[in-house]
Amino acid sequence: MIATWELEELAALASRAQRILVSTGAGVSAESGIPTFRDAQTGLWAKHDPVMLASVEGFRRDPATVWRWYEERRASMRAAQPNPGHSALAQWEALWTGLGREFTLATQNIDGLHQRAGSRSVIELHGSIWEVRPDGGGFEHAFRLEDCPLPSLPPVDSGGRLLRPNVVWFGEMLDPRNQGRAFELARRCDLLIVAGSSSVVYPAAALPLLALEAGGAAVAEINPQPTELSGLVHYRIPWPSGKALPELLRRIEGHLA
Ligand code: BJW
Repeated sequence: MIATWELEELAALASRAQRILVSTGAGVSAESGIPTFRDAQTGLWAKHDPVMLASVEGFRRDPATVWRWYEERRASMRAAQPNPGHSALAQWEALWTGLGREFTLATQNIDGLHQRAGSRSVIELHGSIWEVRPDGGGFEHAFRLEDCPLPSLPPVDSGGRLLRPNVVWFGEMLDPRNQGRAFELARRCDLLIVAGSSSVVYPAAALPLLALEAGGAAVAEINPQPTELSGLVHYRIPWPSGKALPELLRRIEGHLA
């Protein structure tokens, strides 16, 4: 059972925050029915090495298999709806923008559900499953490809070049513009919340560490399960994000009233 004083204390502090960064992971979409990254490797996919499904080496070895995994996930993401956690974050951003304060989401999720819920200031650290780019081409060559299912696998462009999902795989650099912006916000925010991430994959997992190092921010974690970050944060809310975020926003609104 959560100590509600911790949520209340976080809400009081959050209501005074001028610059908020929320870092989200797969757990935030779990209540929309989208399996987390680790859970997406169950069933038929359990026999595949996760690093091979999400690395350029694995893709080049067997693009059709990797694309089948992405097709399955695209179908589940297409069918999903934003949940109350996504909606609370979108409402919180609108409230903060209206107050002339800053509110940014840095998400590891590739599903686009934050944007569908109405969030505008979203940094997609690991790209988007709804975009593709030619294999070997940089982020600047990405374009939207939202057909689901795709007419053929693996997809190719009009010149016959193999297309890949515009996501960031293991061993690949993040888009430096996204990483740079997220790092800068982490260093200068006054509240950073990590919601629904196992906090094991870098550089995204570095965001709360940068905020703690800079010393000016309160750092909170929302996750029903403890993570490697849990022992370092000022506030830990062990609830599902679809319950914690709306409750936090309700209390913040109470403080602002
Ligand atoms: C709830 C909930 C609810 C459930 N409410 N919560 C050692 C060896 C090899 C590599 C490395 C190494 N050390 C560091 C690296 C680098 C590597 C890395 O960090 N590896 C770690 C595994 C150790 N990082 C990289 O390679 C990155 N690039 C990089 O570092 O470049 C520089 C470089 C290049 C070359 C050489 C050296 C340096 C790139 C990382 C890209 C990650 N990409 C993926 C795939 C994206 C596309 C796709 O989805 O298909 O991103 S991997 C996967 O993990 C995906 C996710 O975004 C990411 C993080 O997962 P997330 O979001 O935390 O989800 P889960 O599933 O792990 O956890 C869900 C959590 O939710 C759980 O805690 C639940 O409890 C919780 N939850 N329900 C709230 N209702």
